[in-house]
Amino acid sequence: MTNNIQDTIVALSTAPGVGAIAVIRLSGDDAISITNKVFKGKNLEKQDSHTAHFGTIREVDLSDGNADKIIDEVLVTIFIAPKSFTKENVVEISCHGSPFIVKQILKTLLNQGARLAKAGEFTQRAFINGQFDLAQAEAVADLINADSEASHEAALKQMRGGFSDQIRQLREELIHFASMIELELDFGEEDVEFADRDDLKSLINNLLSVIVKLISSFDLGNVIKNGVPTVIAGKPNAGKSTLLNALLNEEKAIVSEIAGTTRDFIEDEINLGGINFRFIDTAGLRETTDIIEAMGVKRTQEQMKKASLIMYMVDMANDELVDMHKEINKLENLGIPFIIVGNKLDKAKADLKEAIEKIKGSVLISAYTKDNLDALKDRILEVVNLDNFKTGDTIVTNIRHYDNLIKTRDALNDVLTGLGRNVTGDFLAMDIRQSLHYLGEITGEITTDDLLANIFSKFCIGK
Ligand SMILES: Nc1nc2c(ncn2[C@@H]2O[C@H](COP(=O)(O)OP(=O)(O)OP(=O)(O)O)[C@@H](O)[C@H]2O)c(=O)[nH]1
Ligand SMILES: [Mg+2]
Repeated sequence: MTNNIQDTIVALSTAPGVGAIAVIRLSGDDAISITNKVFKGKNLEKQDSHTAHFGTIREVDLSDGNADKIIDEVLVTIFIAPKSFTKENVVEISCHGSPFIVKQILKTLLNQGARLAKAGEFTQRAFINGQFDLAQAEAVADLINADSEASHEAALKQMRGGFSDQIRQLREELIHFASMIELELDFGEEDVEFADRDDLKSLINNLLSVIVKLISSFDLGNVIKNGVPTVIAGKPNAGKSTLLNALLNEEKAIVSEIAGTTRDFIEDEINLGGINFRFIDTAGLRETTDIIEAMGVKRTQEQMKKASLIMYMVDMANDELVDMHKEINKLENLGIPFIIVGNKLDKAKADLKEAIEKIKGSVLISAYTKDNLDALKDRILEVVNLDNFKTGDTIVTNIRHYDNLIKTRDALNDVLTGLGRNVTGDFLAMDIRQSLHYLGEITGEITTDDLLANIFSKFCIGK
């Protein structure tokens, strides 16, 4: 982004549309003086930071400079640099939440020299002015988008800097060695070793173990942020759509006694125990000559491979025991956690019921009468292991951070390989510098315009 940091920017910071109040935010050197030109009340330029003032916003007649026409009664809060979100002068105008009023006020402020903010520009300024690092800035977006207790907690932790501290610490340890090795290079032909190779090796191994742990936390982080993909699979007519509807308390999917009702998968989110689950109802698994149904079955198989959890439904009223064992075998081969759900408890055949009861971790329900649904929910929470999350360990939730951690890991492995082969210091230095680069990109110690533009353009305007 080639935004001029000197500009005073303005945008609506609350959600667009009608509301009780709307907040328009300005940031920049002239934020207070520009607002003062259209505000009738106290002289804002003479007020202390962190004070709120009641008055009116008036439209300035551009031909004679008179500000007579009242647009709205407002409350103006001022924050004087550097004690604000962006560390610049910031003004927040709380007006009545009418899109028309908002538009008029914005227009008036633009006429007085403010410029419309671009997506994420407030947060970007906060980052540039050192309010927080890049990973923390990204967490602001996550925090705003968090829609479950777990995703909120993960974003909050990251915004408060836990993750950044850990990355910075890893980087500092590595910088020390990098500088030692660079020093060796300065001595050129002389055979000196300032950086002890054994120490370097054990440091890299330590770093790798932390980084690998962070990388593996991403599975959980991703799940926390986007919901646990949970596939409901089984033969046609097992009652999968009935179960989805029962969990949602809504007739979302069509239910019928005709086998092969669901063709395409249907999904919706439900919060269980503070975690969002994405339940995916699928087409029943069977061999079929119907082309459309066959496409549906193929999609079911794809969804199953991508799932974090599979609920495999058995129709205890109609299925056969031998078939069930075959299906369970296939499930085991997928290597994804699954729960065997025996359905139609109200009409269950004795042999199937008995056999399923014996399977470890299975649950018997009736999707139709909603019997035992709570037991199923409890079981789901048990299987989705959130122990990591509860121990307060750092969890990577951002795919950009994840990518960089993978690249760091690979570069560190290159250092190790180099050490094993006794390569010269300049080669080691190159791989160490590479790792430092990737780690630095996470927290923003190393940035490029493209990287910043890419990150902040994903924010909304006004953030
Ligand atoms: N008695 C009884 N009937 C059920 C139960 N759950 C579902 N059914 C019935 O079983 C039939 C099939 O239910 P669906 O939910 O459409 O089954 P499905 O697994 O989605 O089927 P497909 O979409 O064809 O794969 C319907 O007539 C349901 O009313 C249950 O717990 N007990
Ligand atoms: Mg169905």
